[in-house]
Amino acid sequence: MKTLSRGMQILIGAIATVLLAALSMAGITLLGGGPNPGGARNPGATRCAAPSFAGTVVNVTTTDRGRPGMMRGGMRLSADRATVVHGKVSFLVTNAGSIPHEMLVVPLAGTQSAGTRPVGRDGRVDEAGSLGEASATCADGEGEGILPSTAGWVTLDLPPGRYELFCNLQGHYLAGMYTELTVT
Ligand SMILES: [Cu+2]
Repeated sequence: MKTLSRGMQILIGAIATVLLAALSMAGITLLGGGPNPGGARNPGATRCAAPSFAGTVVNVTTTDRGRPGMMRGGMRLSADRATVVHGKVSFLVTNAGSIPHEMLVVPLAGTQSAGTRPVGRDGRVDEAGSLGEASATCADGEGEGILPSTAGWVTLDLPPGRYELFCNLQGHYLAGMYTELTVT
């Protein structure tokens, strides 16, 4: 059998290297983009494997335009549903932005609407009455913030009422990171 020329050996080596690189990239994509138990709204864009949740799942997404100093009007917190039935409610918060975010669940008083809480000099609103928050990276409950391209989650027992979901990192409420949720 004729041995391969030196040039052919190099060529085959190069092809194998390219194939291996392509395969490992495909592997990373598969690992990072797996199905997300929260639902269709957030199609697995995070590096976290969230657990399967008890009760109704609300998918929350946080976004920003990724420009430092771009505060007012540049950030959003949205939920895939405006109403849930009372009882166990799990919030899966996916941070699709470029900086850390969080989500708190705080009752709205009377006819108060979302986005009307007074903002203090520290750029934050009063968290009194909060029923819980998702502010940990790839984990349940409270933490140091949900890093970009990851998720945090929290399961709460919610009585009927009107609630505001918002991010209370400095300046983020003022920038538009709030939405309303009605529990029936
Ligand atoms: Cu935020």
